[in-house]
Amino acid sequence: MHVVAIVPANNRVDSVAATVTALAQIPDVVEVLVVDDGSIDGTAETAEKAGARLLSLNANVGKGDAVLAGIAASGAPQSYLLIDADLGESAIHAAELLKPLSDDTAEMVIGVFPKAGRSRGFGLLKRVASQILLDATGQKFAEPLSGQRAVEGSLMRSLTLAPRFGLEVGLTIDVDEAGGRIQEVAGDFSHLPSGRGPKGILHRAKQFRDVMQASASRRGWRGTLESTSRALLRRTST
Ligand SMILES: Nc1nc2c(ncn2[C@@H]2O[C@H](COP(=O)(O)OP(=O)(O)O)[C@@H](O)[C@H]2O)c(=O)[nH]1
Ligand SMILES: [Mg+2]
Repeated sequence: MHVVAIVPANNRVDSVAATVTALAQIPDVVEVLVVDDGSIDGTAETAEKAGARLLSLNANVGKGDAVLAGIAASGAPQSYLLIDADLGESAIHAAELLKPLSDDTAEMVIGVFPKAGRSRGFGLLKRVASQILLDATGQKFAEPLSGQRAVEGSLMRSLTLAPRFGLEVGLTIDVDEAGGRIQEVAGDFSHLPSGRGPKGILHRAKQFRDVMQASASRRGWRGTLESTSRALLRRTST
């Protein structure tokens, strides 16, 4: 396979080099493209030094548009890997997401974190996102917000990506809508949790807004709010 790995990054000087190095070791990966989304901490230089091709965006455009810019800048590969910049060495496990694509058993594969490595405090949003996706696709997802994905190339290029952190939920609805098969695959991924401090809470709030908007622009606000209240009223998360 001919795979381009796209890594959207915003101020990840701490982890971007290890992420790039790991991805470059995956045999099918012909290019690691870091889309630096207006970082001010040296993420761009660090990524380039680690061997990535660098796409630098001057202003912060958000994750969805950053990935879109990456796709526009990378020709027409057979498949894409979308990998978060904070995975570090554990990005090597992205290799495992490619198998269902090469076996032709899925058009999109979502990487699932081991339980212990999941960031805490995301339970509520994760539950809402899962319900939104269940109602939209009929499929249950353990990690609806995971940014670790392998996607078939031509399908990926045909989609309109949701802005900012709506990317993943929008992508899942759109791939399903286009008739693509979606699989979740567990991998030994780890990332830097956003935590429970003010920054973490702000990140979660933004993510919540973007997930709701991605759903609403596809299924309408009525369906989105119905899914949301169903998720919030349910006492046990399944
Ligand atoms: N393009 C872009 N990527 C971002 C932005 N904020 C975060 N990211 C990237 O999105 C990915 C997920 O972000 P992260 O902070 O790890 O979120 P979490 O895993 O949901 O806690 C990482 O690769 C980040 O570098 C942003 O404003 N723009
Ligand atoms: Mg993360």
